[in-house]
Amino acid sequence: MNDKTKDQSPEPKAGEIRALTPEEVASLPGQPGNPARRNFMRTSALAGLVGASGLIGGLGLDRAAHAAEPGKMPEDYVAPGHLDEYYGFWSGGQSGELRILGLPSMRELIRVPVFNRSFAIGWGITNESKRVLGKDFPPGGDLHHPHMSQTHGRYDGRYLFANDKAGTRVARIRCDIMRTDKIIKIPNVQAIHGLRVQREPRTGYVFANAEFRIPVPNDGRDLDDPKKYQTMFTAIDGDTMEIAWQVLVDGNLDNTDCDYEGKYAASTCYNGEDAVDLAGMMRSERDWAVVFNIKRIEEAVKAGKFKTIGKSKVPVVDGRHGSPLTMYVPIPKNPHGLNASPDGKYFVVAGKLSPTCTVVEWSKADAYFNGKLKDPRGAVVAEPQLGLGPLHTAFDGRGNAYTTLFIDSQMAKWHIQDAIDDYAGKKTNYLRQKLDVAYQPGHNHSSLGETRDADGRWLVSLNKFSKDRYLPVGPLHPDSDQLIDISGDQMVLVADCPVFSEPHDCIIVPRQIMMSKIKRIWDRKDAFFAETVAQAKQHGITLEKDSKVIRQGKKVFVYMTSSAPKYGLDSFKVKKGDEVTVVITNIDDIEDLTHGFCLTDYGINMEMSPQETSSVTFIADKPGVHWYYCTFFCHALHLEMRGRMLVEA
Ligand code: CUK
Ligand code: CUA
Ligand code: CA
Repeated sequence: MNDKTKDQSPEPKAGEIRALTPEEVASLPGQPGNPARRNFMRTSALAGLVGASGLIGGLGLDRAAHAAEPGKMPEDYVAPGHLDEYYGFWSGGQSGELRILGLPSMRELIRVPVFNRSFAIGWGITNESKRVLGKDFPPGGDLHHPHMSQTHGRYDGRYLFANDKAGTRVARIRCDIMRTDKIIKIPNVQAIHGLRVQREPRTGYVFANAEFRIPVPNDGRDLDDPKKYQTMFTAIDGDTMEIAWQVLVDGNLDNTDCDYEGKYAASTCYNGEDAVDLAGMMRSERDWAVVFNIKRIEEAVKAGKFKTIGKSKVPVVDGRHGSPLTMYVPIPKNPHGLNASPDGKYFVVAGKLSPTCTVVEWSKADAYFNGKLKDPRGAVVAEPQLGLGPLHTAFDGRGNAYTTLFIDSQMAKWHIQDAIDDYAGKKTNYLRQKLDVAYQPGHNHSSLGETRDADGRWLVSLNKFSKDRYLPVGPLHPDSDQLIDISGDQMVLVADCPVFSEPHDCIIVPRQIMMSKIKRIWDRKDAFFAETVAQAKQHGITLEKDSKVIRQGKKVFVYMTSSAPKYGLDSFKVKKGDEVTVVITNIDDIEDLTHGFCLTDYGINMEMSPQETSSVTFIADKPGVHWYYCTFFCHALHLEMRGRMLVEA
């Protein structure tokens, strides 16, 4: 530790826990590489906790001990040829994709393109993917929150849903083929951030928060008049991917979650100040969590108590302060994560600039909405002090909560009921353990932790900084996801796993839920390429048999099969300027026998897995010989699997 690095934060009095000032936030020594991190912890607000609980630092090691004893296999070890016990669905952040990992090995299994383009798969290139992405799709997206559809509070393996903060979109991924099958743009708002799914009776609604306040309509009016900016909470029908309704709110919207009864959803707001600058957004000691009364919103929509905006037909109801549709629970300070406990009783809001988490009881919302509870703060049943920079909370199903502390670079384990008792005046040691993580955790997630089946087996800490944990690879460092065993009394760090930018969130699903649902070969009747099949039928083509060129004026349709190691056509001829559609059907039906179609010097590649049809449309604007070749090594004669597109000048 470098003694010369001085901690600039003011000395708090013993036992004092308080929110950070904007100046303190600006000068935080909590950045990796700055050894003052530990000094800061010792002298800062956390000092109060040492006395209260006698617990600090947990297994206070920068290099955590491995769970395994010498000579024993580590518990995350999955032997060659053996399968992982859990699927991990990982956000790809600004990579725009979804990633699938195996747990506990933390091996990356595959990437599912969602908002990004993928040359390997042809996502953003094929007609099938363009039907999902829309005509003018942006170059990428920022995917933070993947969540699986649920039925009665349990994962049901139908769909995954995810947000795109960069493009104000929501995507649905089919779990049977792990393909994105719908992407919708959310109207009237900007930057979809928090996203969750309805648990009861099923998904049902997908809830989506728009983070940034904007003028509505955002057409150049009220440009610099922030008082007129606004944002909305959106409910999407997960079955149809149509928008059911939107709720106008005060402040902004960050993260969201919902209850286990289908009655309420709740979202954090960190900009209750309606500010447009950093200092302004930190001015108040408290912002809030807004609770949405789903039944009342549905009734208001039914009764026609809504407006529509511009060309959008989406019903917009007014949920601002004073509305009977919402409850605003004051929460310190610039809160971030909002997580419902798997016992169905509470949601936990992480204080971010406050060293606390706020526990709100769902049933108090009943009391508020029927008039028995006047002050929404009365819905708060605990506010445990945990450490600096609480961001997100996970659960083990045994009554414990695990909260990431971004500034402290720690995971705090605490007991929910003890925290409630403490808040009620009984002194308890609700803080169970603190574990150093490396470094600066954002989300965490426990196995099945957002469902009734929370099994308390694994916890992942998704750390934003990796600093010195891996071989240096240039100025951009990998993120660092750490696997933590939470099955015992103490959290034990098991593995460090570098990841490419930038996972925010993940979910962990047992393989039993997934394996029977996942297809290994395409069904020829699959809706994903049904439109292409229908078009071929109109041309009199049977895709599984025919390899044929059909010309309609300047439009040329090239149909061919692929079967290792041969395309159905060795060559086809078009004229310069023709609009060419190449449709390829992989008639191999052997698992894992995928072919590709790459057209050289045309920027085209696509993948055809067994029994899949893929197509691409382009203008043949370059005359000459253009070889097409297979890009998936499918056969000993894979290199010979090629043919010529002859473009007449
Ligand atoms: S947010 Cu990234 S760490 Cu988008 Cu869920 Cu909290
Ligand atoms: Cu087909 Cu390689
Ligand atoms: Ca604020």
